[in-house]
Amino acid sequence: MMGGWTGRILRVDLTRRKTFVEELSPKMAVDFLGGRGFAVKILWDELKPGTDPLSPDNLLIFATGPLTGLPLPSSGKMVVAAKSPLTGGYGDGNIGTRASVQLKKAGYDAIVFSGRADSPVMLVINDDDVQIKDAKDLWGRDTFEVQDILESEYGKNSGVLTIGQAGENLVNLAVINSEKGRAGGRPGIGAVMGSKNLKAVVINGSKDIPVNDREELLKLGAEGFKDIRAKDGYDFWLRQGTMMTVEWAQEASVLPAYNFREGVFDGFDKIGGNAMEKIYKVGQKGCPNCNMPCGNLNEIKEGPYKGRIVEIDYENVGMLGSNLGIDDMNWVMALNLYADEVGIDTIGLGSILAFATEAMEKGFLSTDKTGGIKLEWGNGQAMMEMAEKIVKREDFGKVLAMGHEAVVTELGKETEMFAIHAKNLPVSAYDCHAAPGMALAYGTSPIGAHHKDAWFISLEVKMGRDSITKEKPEKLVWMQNVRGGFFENAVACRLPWIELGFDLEWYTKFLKAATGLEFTWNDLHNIANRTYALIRAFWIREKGGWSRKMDYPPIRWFEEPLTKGPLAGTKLSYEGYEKLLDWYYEIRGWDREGVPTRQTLKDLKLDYVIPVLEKYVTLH
Ligand code: PTT
Ligand code: SF4
Repeated sequence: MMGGWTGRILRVDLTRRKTFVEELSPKMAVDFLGGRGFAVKILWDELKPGTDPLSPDNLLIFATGPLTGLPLPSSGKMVVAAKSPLTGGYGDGNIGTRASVQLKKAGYDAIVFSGRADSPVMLVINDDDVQIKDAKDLWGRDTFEVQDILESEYGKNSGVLTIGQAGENLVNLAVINSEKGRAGGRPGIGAVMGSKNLKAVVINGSKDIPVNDREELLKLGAEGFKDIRAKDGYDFWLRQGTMMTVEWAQEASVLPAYNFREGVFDGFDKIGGNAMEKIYKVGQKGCPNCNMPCGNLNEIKEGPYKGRIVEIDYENVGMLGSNLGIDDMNWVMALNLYADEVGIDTIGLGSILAFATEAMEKGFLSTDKTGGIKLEWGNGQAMMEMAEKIVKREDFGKVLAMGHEAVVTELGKETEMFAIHAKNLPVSAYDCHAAPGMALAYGTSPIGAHHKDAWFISLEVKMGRDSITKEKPEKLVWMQNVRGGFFENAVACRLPWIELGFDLEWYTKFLKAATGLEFTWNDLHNIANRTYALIRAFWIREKGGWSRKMDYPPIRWFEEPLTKGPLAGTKLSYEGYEKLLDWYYEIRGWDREGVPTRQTLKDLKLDYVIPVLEKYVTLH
């Protein structure tokens, strides 16, 4: 095997409580790089079509890439993936954690879990010593407690990944957590872990990660770190991280407010980056191998969680603050802390609470169903009580725990108008009434409505919001390929590039030093195109077909205009969106219904997909 990859995949059969190591095929490494690419290839090859995501037959995959764990900028990330119980399609998340570095140092590129243990277990990896251990004592505990317990037992430097009560209770919005403030797997990957009775994974590695040219790699890494430190904006980034986006989003009328009814929020300055810096911030935290740490540690000043420390990000504040009408940062932070403790997605939680609040406001949901909780905009206490019911699956919390589509089924078709999701993944914190390109990014994201693959909004603000031009989908596809196709496959943090302008050319040099292979950006786009096409094929197979309606963002953005702020009166046009979608499919080499064409599949060396897709759709 070349350097960069360890060449080994750890297989864990939880039903039989057996583990073994399998070789990573060099072809798979070169065709897919790692991370998301490995995950979708394994799911495509090994999952029986139509597998129930919460059954033992689903696979849970933790995957790194050829850059992960190396002494290069922001290389401490890991992809967690599975067939999603929330969307029924491909799902993944990206988590910054020591576990990523430790896994590579233990000598594995990925772990694939299959089956289900008959009682709670954890996996403990110490290089070649891999044990499935009893974890009954950990079951029922929150992610902070588990982190402390496992660090004290296996060492402060151990890589720990764990689920909280949300994952145990199979809440479809459950994530996997690490180090009290890192979380990944928005499409319910934490519930998949819970369904396998797998409470935690602890990893310690002591090997050198194989690389092609160590000297060159160290030199490049040192130069890269220096380059990042010298960037304009570095100091401000350290002060605010992603929290600077609150003020920007308000200015741009994209800050979600009141369940994405509006893009501006009166109390934005009380929950923004500046307020955080002045009043709440007490420290900084980051992922391994990062010299631009963005984890803002804050102290809750008032209320039942007073004195507790919590790590906050823009998305969390947008969704648990303005989108719920809450302008008291203490409640926003309390909800964020609770979400981290129990391991539920902050975006999903904020979105589903906002949906329920609007449903109650409009008379679709009564307090009889919520166990007496009266949901009102801005009422942090009520939101917290409902959040607890979701995690425990009590009363209407049981329905909310399943996601938007289940709520619409329960409360009636009319509620679809304000169900803010795409493919049942809740939209993250950018309102798109006045952003057709960003709406397209949500509509076509390969996991459902997430900005991970394309944070198109900032470019769109610069390009002109209302224009419907082919340039938008062209740039969107390029952006998806770099973010979702490269960073998710090489598995490194994308923020040095996005936030500070760290040049993309560094990465081809990093790959050369790590693997010895000369990847051009053209090659990397090819790998990205292949990954996107295979993810799309997986969705088609699992859904039993496809239509362009499945690539639509929420209908509210088309039907109900903004009523506040400088863009009041604006909404999306169906015609404009249809045009953008046509161009998008054309650029990707997909047909009018969003299915990759036969030729595209052949060009991407995905011939093996063709006979399978022919069972579900007409291939053009
Ligand atoms: C990510 C999504 C995001 S995107 C945020 S904040 W962001 C939310 N964070 C949550 C959280 O925290 N706790 C919780 N219980 N749920 C949460 N849900 C939300 O999940 C994150 C950073 C951030 S902060 C971003 S943008 C970048 N994301 C990257 C990515 O996706 N890929 C990549 N190669 N690099 C990235 N770098 C940045 O990492 P998901 P993290 Mg995350 C507490 O999980 O499922 O991908 O959704 O991982 O370690 O917390 O780092 O304004
Ligand atoms: Fe982690 Fe933030 Fe650094 Fe990225 S920039 S590696 S998310 S600390």
